[in-house]
Amino acid sequence: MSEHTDPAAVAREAATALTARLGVGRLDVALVLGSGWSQAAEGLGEVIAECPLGELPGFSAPVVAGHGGVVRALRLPGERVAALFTGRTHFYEGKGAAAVVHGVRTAAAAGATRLVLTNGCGGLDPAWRPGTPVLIADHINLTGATPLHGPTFVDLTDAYSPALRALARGIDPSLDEGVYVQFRGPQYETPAEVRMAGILGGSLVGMSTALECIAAREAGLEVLGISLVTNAAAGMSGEPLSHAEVLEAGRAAVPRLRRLLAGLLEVL
Ligand code: 8IG
Repeated sequence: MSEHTDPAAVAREAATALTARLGVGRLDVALVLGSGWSQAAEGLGEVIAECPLGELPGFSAPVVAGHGGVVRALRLPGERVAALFTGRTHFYEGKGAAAVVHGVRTAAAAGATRLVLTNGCGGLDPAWRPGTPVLIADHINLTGATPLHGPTFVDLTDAYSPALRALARGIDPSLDEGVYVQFRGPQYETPAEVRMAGILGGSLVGMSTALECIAAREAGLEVLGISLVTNAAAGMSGEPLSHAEVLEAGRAAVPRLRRLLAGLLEVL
């Protein structure tokens, strides 16, 4: 998306195209499925329709293999509709913050009022073994970027809805909470950067979610953030980080994540 186009206008266009392609009047809830989460969302409900994101206004094809790039509509009880976004644009792709949050703005323009942002990330707490989901209580945006322009003084107190976190704990009482630190990436952190994140009050490190949460709050969405800790953050375990480890932790966590997502779709 060019910086000269109006993001809200493109999101409205994309929302019109999306609801038409999905054959639904509007969305109620949107879920963004990050690393390790898409498998957990398989078979969760009646799939109404599916649409490649690249075919909608303002979206571009994803660059990371296995990062999807489709939106799928699910019919929920009570005639409600959930949109599952598989694959997201990451800030490290260099397309700008507006491109990163276009899906969130599109979901809001299509009527969604609640947004679940999931991701795979590194964990600073050794108690969080790879494969542990953690609720995001707050974030620290270290990208130096924002999706907002001009005097848009969005309140980020309780950006991650306490009410939605309570609903999630009702489904899985063992869920811990953490503070998510968004780094720019694409390189993983150095051990010193991970220690810095911890000193700043962070406990989860990743490359997404914070910018999307900011745009969601601007759009008035209620946000639930859930991180899947797929690896100990650099320097925490003595082992180097590997993408294979990330994928394996995701696979092992599937049953727990699926129960969580299924429960959330019932109550959101
Ligand atoms: I999966 O350890 C995954 N994504 N920044 N650090 C950052 N992003 C990640 C990590 C991690 N693991």
